[in-house]
Amino acid sequence: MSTEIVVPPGARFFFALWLPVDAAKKLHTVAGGVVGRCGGRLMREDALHITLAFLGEVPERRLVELQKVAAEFKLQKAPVRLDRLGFWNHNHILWAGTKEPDPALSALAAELQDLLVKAGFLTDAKPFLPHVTLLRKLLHPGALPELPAVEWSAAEFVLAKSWPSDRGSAYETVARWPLN
Ligand code: 3AM
Repeated sequence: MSTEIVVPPGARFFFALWLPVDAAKKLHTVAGGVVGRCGGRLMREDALHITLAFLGEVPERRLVELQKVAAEFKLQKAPVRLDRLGFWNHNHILWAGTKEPDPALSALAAELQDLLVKAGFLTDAKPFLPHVTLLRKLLHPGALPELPAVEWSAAEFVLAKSWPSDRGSAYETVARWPLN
């Protein structure tokens, strides 16, 4: 079954792991501490995710096909562990990532991207850097705090959309499927 997807102007689509509520709460609280000291724009707690495959704009007429294709994917569950904060100077993003990327998580992203290439929704697979964007527009992060490990087992993947809104990018999950 496919959901009817509303496509706001400028909407871009991506597949992701959405953070469980308690993991999102912990990371949002840590990020809130950094904003208090250093500024930046906090991502909403309910928008926190790990991008697995970025599609960009998808023509509205192909969204039903995209959901049908995704529903057929046989993808494996993967453990997720976020245990470090990092900062990218080039785009001023503070993120939560991992000291040692788990091979199962990398395999999940690689397989999903391969399937999307085969289905004609991606032109090529991109290197996967598992991270959760926590803060945008952070200019000077200062010394980053230690991140107590946040862990869970990812049991579903989602199709999500982001679009420009008055308050920066808005994010919404539009469909979800279980991992095996
Ligand atoms: O997981 P995050 O939020 O860091 O950076 C964008 C965001 O990643 C990424 O897709 C996620 C949902 O917007 N993204 C945006 N434009 C992109 C592009 N042209 C991109 N990833 C790859 N290529």
